[in-house]
Amino acid sequence: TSQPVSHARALRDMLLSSELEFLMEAHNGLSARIVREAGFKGIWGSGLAISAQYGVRDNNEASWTQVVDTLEFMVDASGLPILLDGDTGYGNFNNLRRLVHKLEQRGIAGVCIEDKQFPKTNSFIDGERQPLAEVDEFCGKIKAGKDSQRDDDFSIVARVEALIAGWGMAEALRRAEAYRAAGADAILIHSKLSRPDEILEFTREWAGRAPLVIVPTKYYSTPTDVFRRAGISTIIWANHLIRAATSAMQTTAREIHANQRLIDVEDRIAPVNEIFRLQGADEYARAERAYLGAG
Ligand code: SPV
Ligand code: MG
Repeated sequence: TSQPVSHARALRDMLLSSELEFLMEAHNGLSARIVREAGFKGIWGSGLAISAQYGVRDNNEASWTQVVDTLEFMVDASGLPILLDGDTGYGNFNNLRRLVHKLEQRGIAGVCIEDKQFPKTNSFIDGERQPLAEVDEFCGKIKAGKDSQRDDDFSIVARVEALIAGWGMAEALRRAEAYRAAGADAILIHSKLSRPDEILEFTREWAGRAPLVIVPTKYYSTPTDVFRRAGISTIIWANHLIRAATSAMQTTAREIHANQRLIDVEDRIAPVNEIFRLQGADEYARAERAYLGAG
């Protein structure tokens, strides 16, 4: 008899597979369900998007337990493996140990931590300082996380911010190697250039030492095949559902406000029945027939 594959195992298989894989951003239960229905095999629990849906900044203004509570809705609604964007791990090595423990309890498949300092700041915000963590301190955090996980399949992805912070390619490679040696299951190499050149250079120099994960938000025009040929493991589409939802909500709210009526928007937005469907109303109706008055 075969065991059901755990979320942690499924994410690990994606990271290790020879195919290019994709994680799609979600930021609440509904968006997580939508990601699954679109056909994705896994979810990126984006720090930016989860912060944004609470209306706060991507500076660890939402507490880590609020993030974990949100993930619980996401995993329940989607049934998919989730890689949490765990920012810096919300503190030092000890905070990461407790985070890993809580994520495993809630069925989250893995966590990505970045080598910045708490509280972090979003990599794309110009003019904000992007101070990096000390390499030794960050390696200790990775080790502590790996030592604390109960399920061998839980993944810790180490995100290198050296290119974002302007420290150069040699430093990015040095850090990635240190994080790999400390036990990271994969390396996320991040770039804010509009061309993929530094990502491709990093990938060549890295030469497959561990799976590479990328976030092509800024170099979005690069054909996906370029990354497939380069041997990237996993692409994260990091913020596209919160952005899509934002545009749709802005247009709809403005139009209803301006016109004081619904006729303009009704045909452009999801019917109420579609919301019921995404919530699983069918299952509730079946359960009601089975359990209410079934005695
Ligand atoms: C996020 O989605 O929160 C990320 C990716 O960390 S990025 O915003 O590109 O830094
Ligand atoms: Mg983030």
